[in-house]
Amino acid sequence: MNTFSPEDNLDISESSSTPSGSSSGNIDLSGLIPFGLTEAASEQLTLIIAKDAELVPGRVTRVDGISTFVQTASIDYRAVSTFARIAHKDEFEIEPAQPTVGDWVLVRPGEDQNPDELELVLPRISLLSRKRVMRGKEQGDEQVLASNINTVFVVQAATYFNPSRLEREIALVWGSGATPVVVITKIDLLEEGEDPTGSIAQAKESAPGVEVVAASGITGDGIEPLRKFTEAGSTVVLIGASGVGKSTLVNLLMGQQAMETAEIRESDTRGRHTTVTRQLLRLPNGGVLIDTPGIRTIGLVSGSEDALAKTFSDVEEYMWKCRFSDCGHGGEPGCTIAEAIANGDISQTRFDSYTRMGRELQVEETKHDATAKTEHQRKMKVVAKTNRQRTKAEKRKKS
Ligand SMILES: Nc1nc2c(ncn2[C@@H]2O[C@H](COP(=O)(O)OP(=O)(O)OP(=O)(O)O)[C@@H](O)[C@H]2O)c(=O)[nH]1
Ligand SMILES: [Mg+2]
Ligand SMILES: [Zn+2]
Repeated sequence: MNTFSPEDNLDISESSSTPSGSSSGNIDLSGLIPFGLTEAASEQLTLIIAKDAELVPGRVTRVDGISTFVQTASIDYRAVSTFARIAHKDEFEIEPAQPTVGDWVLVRPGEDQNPDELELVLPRISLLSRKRVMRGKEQGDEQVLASNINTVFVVQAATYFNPSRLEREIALVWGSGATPVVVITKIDLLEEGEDPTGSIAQAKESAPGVEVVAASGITGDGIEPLRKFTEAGSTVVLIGASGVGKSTLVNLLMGQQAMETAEIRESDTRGRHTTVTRQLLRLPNGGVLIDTPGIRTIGLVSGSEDALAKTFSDVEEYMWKCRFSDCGHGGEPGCTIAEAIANGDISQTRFDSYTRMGRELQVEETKHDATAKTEHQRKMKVVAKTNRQRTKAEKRKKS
């Protein structure tokens, strides 16, 4: 079996001296355009296939336990990803990759009775992940939600708009490398005379510099302004609490009932998730949407300091202006933050959110430093085990 090993040097920079596309002879990736294929992904996939024509390129549309659903130009694969690795520009990263929805991948179709194997994952241009928290208890691990996304629709309902949740959601998105767009749904439910611009103004305060769109999944108002984010080659993911209307928006954008939607049961305090798996869907115009199940808690992953700074750029601006280098910004006379709060330039709640999230991240960092070493040891164990399994599997295949 012709399998890449970590020692193989897939030197893409060298291979790229041959013009992409024409160099590859018959490699035709046009069948992947409906799945949001970008030029960068196309180039990388072409170079890899030029080296190993057995590999089939595609995009992960769903992950279900150990099965990864990969859409390719011809057939769909349900592949196992035990040996999946990130294919970096110049070499393969030895660390195993956990494929996620939105990944560009290469599948090695299984011969005889062998399963199809997801072998390589392209480096991600963006990666949306959160710290998993279950019913107030930290699970300690990160949940990777989606990759290679351009835009994230952060969905909240006008009827139960939650500014502090929005701040967390926006920070999560800035941390991913994608651009957030706030979508305030259910504006049709606002009382007569109740102004949707009220929640828009609130959203704009919680998410400075972020585009805010008010929409209704029932009347279709506000859908058109969203289409510019879903053009061919773009990937959009929708996030938000359960029941805010994500799947309803997806169906409107798709022009068909692609996803099931339903009321949340009031009696069930845990809520009911109508959407249960993350799923990548093709829009008729070549864009791609990823619908996700509602997330209850939004924990920031370690290393989100820049994302926090971007989310609270307004607060940070006043912080920089404060002339006291050791200021606690707790109401000391002459403190610019205290002044800004007194003048109503920034709200006390927003400043409190900022400090609270900053503290949380600090705790996260400390834990991270302490676990970094053991984490590294654990990873190395996984690598060694994966290599052993791979050798065994290869021996089995040969015999
Ligand atoms: N009035 C009104 N109802 C809406 C709107 N959008 C969604 N709904 C209703 O709200 C309920 C929940 O909508 P879904 O689209 O299933 O919500 P979701 O965000 O996908 O929920 P999960 O899949 O559980 O995360 C459904 O009964 C929808 O019909 C809206 O703009 N206005
Ligand atoms: Mg849904
Ligand atoms: Zn100060």
